[in-house]
Amino acid sequence: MSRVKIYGESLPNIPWQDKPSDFTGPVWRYSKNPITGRNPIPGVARIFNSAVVPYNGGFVGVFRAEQTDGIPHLYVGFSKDGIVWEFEKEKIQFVNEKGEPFMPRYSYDPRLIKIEDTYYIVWCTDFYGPTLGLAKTKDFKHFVRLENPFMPFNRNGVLFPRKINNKFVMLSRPSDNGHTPFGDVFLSESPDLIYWGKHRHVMSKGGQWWQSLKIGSGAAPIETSEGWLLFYHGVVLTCSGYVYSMGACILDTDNPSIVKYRSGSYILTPEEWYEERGFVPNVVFPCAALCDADTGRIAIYYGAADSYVALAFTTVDEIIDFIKANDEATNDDRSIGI
Ligand code: BMA
Repeated sequence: MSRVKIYGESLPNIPWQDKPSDFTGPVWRYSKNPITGRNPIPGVARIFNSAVVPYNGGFVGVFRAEQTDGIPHLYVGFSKDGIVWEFEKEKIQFVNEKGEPFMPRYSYDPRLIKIEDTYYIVWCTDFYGPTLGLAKTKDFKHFVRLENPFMPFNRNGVLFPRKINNKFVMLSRPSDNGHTPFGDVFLSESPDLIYWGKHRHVMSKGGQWWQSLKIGSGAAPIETSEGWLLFYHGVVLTCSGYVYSMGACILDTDNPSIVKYRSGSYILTPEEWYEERGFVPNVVFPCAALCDADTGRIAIYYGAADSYVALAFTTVDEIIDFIKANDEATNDDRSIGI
C-alpha cells in the first residue's frame, strides 16, 4: 500500500522492475530498454513518442511510426505484458463522423486517454500547420476523427482521464509552425469535446536551465490524494541543439490550472545510448504512464532520441516526495492563470 493514494484501477500486471539498490534518482529505467528497435515493421523506420493503456487484460498502444518516406503516422499495437509489442501492419484508417475515410497528412506524438467507456487519441495533426487532432475508438478497429479542438498552431494535447466539474479538460501547448523555440502549458475545458473555452495558463517554462526554452505536457495526469500528477517534458537550447528532459508537477484536483508543486530538478534526462544517440539525439519525451492503484507503482513510456520507445518506473510515494522536496513552483504557477 502506498501512503499517497492513486484514484484509479488495479493493474497487477503493470510492467515493473524494482529500483536498483545503487540508483539515487526518483525514476529508474527498464534494464532492457529500449523496447522497440529500428525498422520495427515493413515501411516504418522508427517508432517513438507513443501512448499505451491497459486493454482486455493486456495493453494496447497508439504509436508514432515514422515511415520510410519520413512522414509520421499512427499505428496500433497490442501487447500481453506492455513490453513486447505486435504492431498492426497498416496505419490507422480514420473515418469522419459521416463514416467517410479521413487520413491526416501526417500524425505524431499521440496521447491515448480512456474517459468512461471510450478511448480518445489526441495527437499533432496537419491543419494549415500543426495543431491538435482528436479521434475516438471503443475497439481499436474503428477510429472516428472528431473536430480539431484548437486552431493552429498547437501541440502536446493531453486530456484528463475524467471530467472535472462536469467538463472535459485538455492541456495543450500553443506553438509555431516549426521547431518551436518557446512554449507554456495552457488548459481549456469543453462540455462536449467540440466547443472549447475557459482557457487558463497552467505553467511557464522554468527558470531552471533544463526547462528554460519550452515545456509540454506528457502523459495523461494521474489522480492522487495530493492532486493530479503530471509528467511533462522540458527543453533547453544548447550549442548543439535542443535537449529534452522529463519533469513532474502536481496540479490541483478541482482547479488543475493551479500548480501545487513543481520539481525544479528534472526526473529523467538523456544519459543512456538510446536517449543520446538516434535520429534526434538527446531526447526523453514522455507520452503515457500506467499506474496500479493497489501498490502505487507507475510505469512511464517515453520516446528516446526520436528513435525508440523506452520504459521507466517510479512509485507514487517516491515521485510525490521528490516533487515536494524539490518544489520550485512560482507564484504564477500557483495562480489560476486567468
Ligand atoms: C518536438 C516534437 C517531438 C520530438 C521533439 C524532438 O518538437 O516534434 O515529436 O520528439 O521535437 O525532436
